[in-house]
Amino acid sequence: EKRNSVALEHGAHRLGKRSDTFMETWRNYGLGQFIHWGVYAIPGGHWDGKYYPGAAEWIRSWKEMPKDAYDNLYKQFDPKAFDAGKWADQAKDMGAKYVIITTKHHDGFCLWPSKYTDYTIAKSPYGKDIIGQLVEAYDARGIDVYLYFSIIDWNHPGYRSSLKDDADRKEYETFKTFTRNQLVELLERYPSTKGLWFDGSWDKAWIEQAAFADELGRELRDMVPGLIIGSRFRADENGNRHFDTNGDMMGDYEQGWERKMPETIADTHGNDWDCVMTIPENQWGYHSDWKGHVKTGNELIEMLVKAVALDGNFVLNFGPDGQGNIRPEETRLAAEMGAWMDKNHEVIYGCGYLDWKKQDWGYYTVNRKTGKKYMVVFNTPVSGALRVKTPSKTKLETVYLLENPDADIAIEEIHRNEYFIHYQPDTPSDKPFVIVMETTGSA
Ligand code: JFZ
Repeated sequence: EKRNSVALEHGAHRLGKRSDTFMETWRNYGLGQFIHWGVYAIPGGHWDGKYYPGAAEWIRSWKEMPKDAYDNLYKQFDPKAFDAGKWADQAKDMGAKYVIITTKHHDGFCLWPSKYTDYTIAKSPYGKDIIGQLVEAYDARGIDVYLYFSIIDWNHPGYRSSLKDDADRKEYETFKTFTRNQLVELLERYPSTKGLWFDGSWDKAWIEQAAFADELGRELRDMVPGLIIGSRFRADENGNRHFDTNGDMMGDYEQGWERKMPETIADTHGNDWDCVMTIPENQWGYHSDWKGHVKTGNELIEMLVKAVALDGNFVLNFGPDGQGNIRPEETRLAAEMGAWMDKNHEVIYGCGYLDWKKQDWGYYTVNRKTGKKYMVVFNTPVSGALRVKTPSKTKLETVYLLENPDADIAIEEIHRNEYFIHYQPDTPSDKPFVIVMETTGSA
């Protein structure tokens, strides 16, 4: 692989992973909560008796949605049930170590009282700063806050998705200033922010702003020590996003895993990464009437474990309704994950990839600091024999069930560096279970 073959001014500014303690903290989260909330929660995927099949937070772009009606929804935004502490408690009970909150989605509506536009929570009947309440509630529970910010802003007069002439370019300058001002404002208002989760950065107009975005990133990083920004923020001077012209990632972690996951460690390019996931198929904001497959608790737990096993974080999305209620289906799933995390969180927090041959029963994880190794079993073989292949010179000495260290379980060495672990649950378990492994020899 040829590296740095082209000299770039606005490409990656670092090769390889960040090694500071801020990024260490990020890497060790394992599980996060995503919140998509805005005025789109009011129509909830319906307008005028018609059903919008797309993602509810995109309803403004639907041909059946009158733009004017949408842009006046904020006059009805009065979420009487909103209780920041309740959302944060639920995140905590689920086991989330960080939260990503939409400060402003593509529609441009601001959940904080921005002084740079009137299209904010301050002008709604609700009136109070929502981001401020959430930051305080999550901070108080030790859950790190990351702010989601959409570059796309359908409300700002200077916003363009592409720049066709000088008039567009002139207008877009006002939008760039506005974008910069809002981001500085957010970090000034909420200085405990650990990072920014950018979105809506795929417009041609924005891709052409490599120098501006690079400088803005630098300015924001100067404001908050250790600030974390993913790869979905800026493009290089050749218009390459996420990865620059030389194939090097721009930003602190790969932000391309959206409702999909890497299959192997090779797919991750050795980068830090997060996977953001919806519970239904593709709904981020509140849609009152989910259609299609809704993920089960076990599916979500498997995604979480898989993410950690491949050195990533898993971030599960919640879309509260127009009154500020988290829907019952989401609350139930959060509780189901939380119950599993209660017993098994040590295979998640601080853990990552173990370089052993993957087996069909599930996933290995390893604690990065202590080296403690785990098997998370999702598929129990009918034989009751779980295969483990160790690297040369590594000997499997002891295994025990995390939940019940006295349970009957035995190791049989079947070849050099190959073992069967004989274990059959008395009653077939309806949740993945964990086996702790102790080894001798090299890691
Ligand atoms: C974006 C938004 O448009 C969407 O509403 C939601 O906020 C989500 C988290 O982000 O949607 C995307 C962004 C990127 C990809 C797909 C959907 N992608 O890279 O494949």
